[in-house]
Amino acid sequence: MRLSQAFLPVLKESPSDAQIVSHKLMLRAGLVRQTAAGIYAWLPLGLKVLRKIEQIVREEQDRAGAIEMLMPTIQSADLWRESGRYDAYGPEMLRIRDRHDREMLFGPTNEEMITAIFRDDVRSYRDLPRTLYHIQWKFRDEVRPRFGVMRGREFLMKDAYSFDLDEAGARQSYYTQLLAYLRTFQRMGIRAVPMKAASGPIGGDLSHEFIVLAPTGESEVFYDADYDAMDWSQTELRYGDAAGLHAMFERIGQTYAATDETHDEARWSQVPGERQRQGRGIEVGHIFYFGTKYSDAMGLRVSGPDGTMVTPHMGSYGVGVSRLVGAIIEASHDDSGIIWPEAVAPWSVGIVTMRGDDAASRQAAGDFYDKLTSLGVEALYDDRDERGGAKLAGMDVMGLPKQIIIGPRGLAQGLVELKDRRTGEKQELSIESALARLTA
Ligand code: P5A
Repeated sequence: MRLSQAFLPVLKESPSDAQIVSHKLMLRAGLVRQTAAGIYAWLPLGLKVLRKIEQIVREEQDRAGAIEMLMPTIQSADLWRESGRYDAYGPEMLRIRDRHDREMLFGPTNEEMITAIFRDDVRSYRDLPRTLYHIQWKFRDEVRPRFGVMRGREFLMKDAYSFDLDEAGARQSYYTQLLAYLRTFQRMGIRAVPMKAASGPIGGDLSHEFIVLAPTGESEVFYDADYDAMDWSQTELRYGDAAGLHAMFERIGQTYAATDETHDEARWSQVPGERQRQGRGIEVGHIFYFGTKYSDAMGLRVSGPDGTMVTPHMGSYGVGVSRLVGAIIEASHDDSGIIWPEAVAPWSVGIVTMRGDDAASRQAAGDFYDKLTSLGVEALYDDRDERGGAKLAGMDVMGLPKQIIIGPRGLAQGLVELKDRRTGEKQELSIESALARLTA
């Protein structure tokens, strides 16, 4: 993308209405604009990041055997009366009436809808187990929407739902999603620690939250530094491997991690002092096993292997896709702006000419941009006739992982500068070796 043709409205001043750094940076760098309390328009830069996050979530769900579908945002109140949650959900639910005076709502989650779909189409144990998911906008009329997309009213969630014949099967599905989550967050370049959680209005007794460490997080967290060394990308642990998944679950259960809600001082004191990590955290995912709560209430039954009718066991698994954009920024920024992990960066490389009025620099930068893009590297070329310093500052705010800086002096010797956004390290390289580095 050439910046002169882009829609990247950057704010010069730090917005005063934003309380936390990620919200400030999302407004400054032009990722989002608020259109009503807790409701945001995603500008092109923000949308690029949102899509990258969504795609990582999708790929890891698919790899774990979950099947994608898409359910609507608007649901009928009657569906929720079947589970008894229509009244129980309270004022967080946005209730709507259509022209025929039928009661509708903007979905805050989809347990009821997926249970009804499954009930109407699945008759036999042969169709189990299945895990279905979608990535769809939700609405929760939060009392205090705040911190931008972190606690919005309208937000994007990946929600998956598992159906199994019995509890043992449902636990397998739960462990499978647990591992998929660990891999998902690791791929995004952030550390999200699984913590045993209370399950609240979703119900059930087995539940974990995934918490990203950040000083502005809403809950106090305590965890064993052993988590920092765990690598979930290793492929030896396969999704079909029941014993391996169980061992992973046990290992997590034995390695201490808790929010203030579930913190246990006695167990904490057994973690060696040098491994105790304490701070604040942001919940980016939450998974639940709730047995037959919805299948019972809504009459979902299938014929079992011996001909008797069986009530499937269910779980649900949420990732806060739009919240993650803010959470990643909270976990990865410095005084100059955002530092995107490569996997979710809107563009990998930013190209800047120090002198926009220098014809040779413009020519070299344009060539460099064309070559990079033809090699499949996503680049943003600031081709405007602005001061070099202002353009560099803009690149820093936007947080692209690598910058190529082209100035008349270096160019005279065939050299450009490659800057690493995270370390600030700069290197002078020939154009060819810079290209080779960025496409390696
Ligand atoms: C699990 C999937 C559920 O709703 N039903 C379907 C279950 N869980 S949850 O914990 O309530 O939400 C899942 C994740 O969504 C994000 N989230 C939010 N993000 C932005 N703004 C909000 N107001 C908001 N509420 C929830 C969180 O990341 C949460 O873990």
